[in-house]
Amino acid sequence: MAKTWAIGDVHGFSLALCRILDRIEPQKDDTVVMLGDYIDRGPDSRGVIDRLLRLRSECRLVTLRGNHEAMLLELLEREQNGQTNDSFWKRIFGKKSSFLRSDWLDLGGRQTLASYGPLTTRISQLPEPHLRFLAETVLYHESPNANFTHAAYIPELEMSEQPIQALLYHRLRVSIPGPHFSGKTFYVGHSAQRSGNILDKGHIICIDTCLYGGGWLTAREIDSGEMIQLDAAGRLRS
Ligand SMILES: [Mn+2]
Repeated sequence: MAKTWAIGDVHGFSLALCRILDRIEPQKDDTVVMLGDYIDRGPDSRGVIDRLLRLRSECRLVTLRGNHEAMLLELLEREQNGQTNDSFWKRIFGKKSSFLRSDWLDLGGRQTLASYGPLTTRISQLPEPHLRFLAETVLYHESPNANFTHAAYIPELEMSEQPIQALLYHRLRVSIPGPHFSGKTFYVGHSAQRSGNILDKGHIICIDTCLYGGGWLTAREIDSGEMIQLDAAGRLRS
């Protein structure tokens, strides 16, 4: 039977991503759902995107948009149009409507630009296939038994009605949503579990196990529950 793997936040750690895919060995009919936040913080965002572009031809690949991809895309638009889309940030952060390029750089954007070489100072300098990859990321994925988002969801809303704030930004330490009306289990990332263990509430399972903070990259197969965890150097959790 075809497998469906969910993989948590990679944040620029390409070696861990490559090693976990080596272990999963996804087949043509298998689905890999990447939960977002491919870039920023870690050393090799460029390598992460390169690997995901290759993965497209190896299996069914779903790449969700994380808040870090959303930030990059928003700043790219500003570079290209010279405009500040204040309403976008106001919707998400409320009072803090003036999200700045410097905020993104401090959140790991600096490392992302550096991974493209010392002459890369603007997002628009990224290779066109990489910018297209980032723009093509999706806000959620639905399968027969499970749904997937980067951060969370609103229990009573259809997926197409979910607000960006819930899908990309909500922190589970603030509140854990109740079961979705569909009855499906949700797989999410974003809320880094500093314990290194996944957060499994039954109806919502967070597999961001804080790779960038010395934790693990987690992959979980949604039917069997099989789980693989590797550190930034690609070493299996014992
Ligand atoms: Mn995130």
